[in-house]
Amino acid sequence: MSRLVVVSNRVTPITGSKAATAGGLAVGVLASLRETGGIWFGWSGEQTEAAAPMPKVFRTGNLTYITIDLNHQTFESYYGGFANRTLWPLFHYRLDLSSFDRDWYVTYRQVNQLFAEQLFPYLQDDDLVWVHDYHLITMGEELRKLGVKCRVGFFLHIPFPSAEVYVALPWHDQLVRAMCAYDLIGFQTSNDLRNFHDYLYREGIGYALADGLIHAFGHSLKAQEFPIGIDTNDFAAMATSAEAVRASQRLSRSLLGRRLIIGVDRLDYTKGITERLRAFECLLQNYPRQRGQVTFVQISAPSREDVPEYLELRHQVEATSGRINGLFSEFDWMPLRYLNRGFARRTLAGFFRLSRIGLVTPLRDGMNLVAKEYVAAQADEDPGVLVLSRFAGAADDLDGAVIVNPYDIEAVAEAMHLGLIMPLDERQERWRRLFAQVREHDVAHWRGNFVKALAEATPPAA
Ligand code: ADQ
Repeated sequence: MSRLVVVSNRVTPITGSKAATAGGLAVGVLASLRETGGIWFGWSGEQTEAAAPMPKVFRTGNLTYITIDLNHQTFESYYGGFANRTLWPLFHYRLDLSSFDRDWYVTYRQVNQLFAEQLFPYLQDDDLVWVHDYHLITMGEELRKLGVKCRVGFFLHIPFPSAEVYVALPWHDQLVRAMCAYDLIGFQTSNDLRNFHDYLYREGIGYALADGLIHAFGHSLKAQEFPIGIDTNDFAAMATSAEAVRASQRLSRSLLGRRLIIGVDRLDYTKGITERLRAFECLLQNYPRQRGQVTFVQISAPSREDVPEYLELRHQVEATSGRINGLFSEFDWMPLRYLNRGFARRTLAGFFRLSRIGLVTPLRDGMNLVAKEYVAAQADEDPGVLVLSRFAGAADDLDGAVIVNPYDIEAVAEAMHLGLIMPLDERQERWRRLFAQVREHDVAHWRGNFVKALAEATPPAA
């Protein structure tokens, strides 16, 4: 069996206490690394003044973590600049928030080259190299330039936008050329894959063949969809663990019998948080009987706080929450609780289980794991209702959710109302369908399919 080498922007060795807070993706990737033995390579999370820092190697069992620090200024342009102020907004259809700066692009390419050069000495010809996400699109091409012979695959965790939007990127052709240096490109959904095909065709670069193959830049490679999942059984078990139960008992006591609506996200403009708050306001406005009967808890973990658009969003969300509470609060009821912090996964799992409605309404999202976590956490005897944006990749996968257009505030309010009055048998019927899908398409299924497809890909000609 080939050794697996995972590359991601950020690497956090997961040991002991960190295992409780580690995200689903880190845990999922780690599980496949442990199966085959391997390397996890990426940025350490540290910034330094040094120009070219040396990698640090940390071994545990059959797993080796290799991390590099990044120069402070380089990091600003690569991560704070090109990755998060160019690619992230553009790929989420926010052309209005996308900044295009040549120096950022040059630095982005340099960091990808640095990643390739630093990883190169550790690679063996029969390794499977799996590169993750939009920070590292051009790394595969850099590895090829160095003469790397092993199979190299790439998975894009965020959407691939429609060609019409994508071509606004001044370097659209160079990035796609770099993507086509991989042996396998993985997308979250069929829509992303279709957008990619469409771009190749429109630009006269290539075309789709049968069996997940494409032909581009004079050679063939695979491009397929691999919808990411969660560790469903683990999350479901967490929702019933003692700690989750204690946290939800406390939350439950504070509700005084009112129904709970929950939203959980990173505080990011793609997640549609302000629109969701306005939809809740609309629910209270249009369905006055719900006043005093529901509590909406919105949990937003701080994210990318150095990027100005995120600070602006924070102010917007705080102002909207304050306004709604100002409008509707009674001396014995406050409709909205807004928490600007992260919680342990176990605690979140307990909160999800207690909630009658899980509101997952991003304006655009690659997949959205919160939607799947919400489903996994429900109890069969009294499941809640998932209200899900049609613009989340998860909407493709989750038949049984109440699907909404998050821009249509009144429709989201109606969907919330529907969830609040939905009879038990309908909730159960929908949830059983949802849970079966989330369990079948879990994170092990995702990584197994990707690694298998990569192993079957044709290695580059010698
Ligand atoms: P994200 O944009 O981060 O991921 P998501 O898929 O929802 O979005 O994953 C977020 C994770 O963080 C979930 O496991 C969630 O429980 C956790 N989380 C969110 N808010 C939290 C809070 N307040 N406290 C604690 N934990 C919190 C990117 C893409 C997605 C894609 C994933 C995986 O943007 O579209 O689904 O990668 O590929």
